[in-house]
Amino acid sequence: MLKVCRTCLSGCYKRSKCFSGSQIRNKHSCKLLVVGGGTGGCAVAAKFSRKLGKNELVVVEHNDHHYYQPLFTLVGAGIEKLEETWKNEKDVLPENCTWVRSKAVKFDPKNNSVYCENGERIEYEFLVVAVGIEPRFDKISGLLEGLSEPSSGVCSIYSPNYVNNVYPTMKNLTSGNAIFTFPSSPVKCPGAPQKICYLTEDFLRKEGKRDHVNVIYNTSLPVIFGVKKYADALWKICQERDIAVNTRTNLISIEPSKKTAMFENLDNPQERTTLAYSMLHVTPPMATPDALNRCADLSNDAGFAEIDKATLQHVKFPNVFALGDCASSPNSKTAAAAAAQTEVVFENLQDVMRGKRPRLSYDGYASCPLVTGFDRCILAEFDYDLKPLETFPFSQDKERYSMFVLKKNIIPTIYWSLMMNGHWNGPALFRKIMHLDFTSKDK
Ligand code: UQ1
Repeated sequence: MLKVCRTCLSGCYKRSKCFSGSQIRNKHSCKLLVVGGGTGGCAVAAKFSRKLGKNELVVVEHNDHHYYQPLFTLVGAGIEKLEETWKNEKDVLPENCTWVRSKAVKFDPKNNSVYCENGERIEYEFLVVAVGIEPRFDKISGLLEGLSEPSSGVCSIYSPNYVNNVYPTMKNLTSGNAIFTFPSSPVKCPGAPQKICYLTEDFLRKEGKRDHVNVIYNTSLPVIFGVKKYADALWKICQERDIAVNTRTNLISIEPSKKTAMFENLDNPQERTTLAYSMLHVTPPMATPDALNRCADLSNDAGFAEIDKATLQHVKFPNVFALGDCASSPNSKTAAAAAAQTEVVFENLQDVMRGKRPRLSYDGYASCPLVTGFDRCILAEFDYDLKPLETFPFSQDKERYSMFVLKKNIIPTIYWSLMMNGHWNGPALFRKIMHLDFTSKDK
């Protein structure tokens, strides 16, 4: 049950203690402000909640539900239920913090302040920016209209509002083109646009409908995957399963009434192709939330929080760190990356709090369990240099059932039980143990 806090009137959950000892309604101050209660924000807050005293840690997050988004691909394929992917934010945030249930609308790092939609201004000593990136369905003409009509054939796993219509769309598919897109912007989980393509293809095979449907993957990127080892394996799968892959092909508009989609060739933008679809799975363009995007002091030209890619400390404001999807570090935007970044932010921010220089370096680790069918998965793991950084003592470019179980059952448990409590920094320790006697890191 939610209770409005009598001190700050901000809607703090009753378990969290209001830090506003000053009794001033519209202004708070705290030692550490974490903006964003998603994956990175919650994990960092959990760690600091054990270090900071009462009332020193504030988290700003407007959503009531905390989604484990990596499961959305499996929801789209009818393997998981949407209800299984979320928990209440109040149960995910650490007890020893104050939850301000509002949206950050303005960052003012020169004055160490963040303004919230509910009129509050929060002053901080240290700031962690973890606001994520948001799907911008509105950026593709006709997309919102297509998504709003369940039988339109247009669907997307990239939102809890739309993901439940992906499986029905897959089931309705009997002939024509099934087209899967990847936009020309950074996206969260860049493997997901093709995972849902493989799952649909596998589904059609199981249903005996595969021969009647053309499966097409249209990606803005020049490659199917950034890491050669896995890209080679994925190209082979596409060839074997007759999935047409078109690179540098970007969705620009949809006409839901005609069931057609227009694509541009990014190498020659005059060249446009219109394709008819029976199913169109759209990965929308994505951007950081306005408050960060518009804050020239904090963000780079692309709207991402401009941090040092090793220390994760802001390049202009030493008391500011960022992690997760909204950070400028050029890693793949995945929960696994956020996990590895959590420890770096935690240690380095403590160094800064003690007046020292940050010591830990993030190596760009990211991981992407590339689900290639209803019972198989390639677990890609790599670093900033796009070199494989594999946890297990076997070559991970093969499709395996064990990796599917890891993705579906084991990692969600790690996420809720360990990461959200600040106890999971990614699998680096396991990698070291597993590779001790078996094989070297770069084999
Ligand atoms: C991981 O740590 C992580 O973060 C919780 C994920 O996010 C969903 C992942 O998908 C993966 C693969 C990892 C890495 C974990 C192991 C055990 C290899």
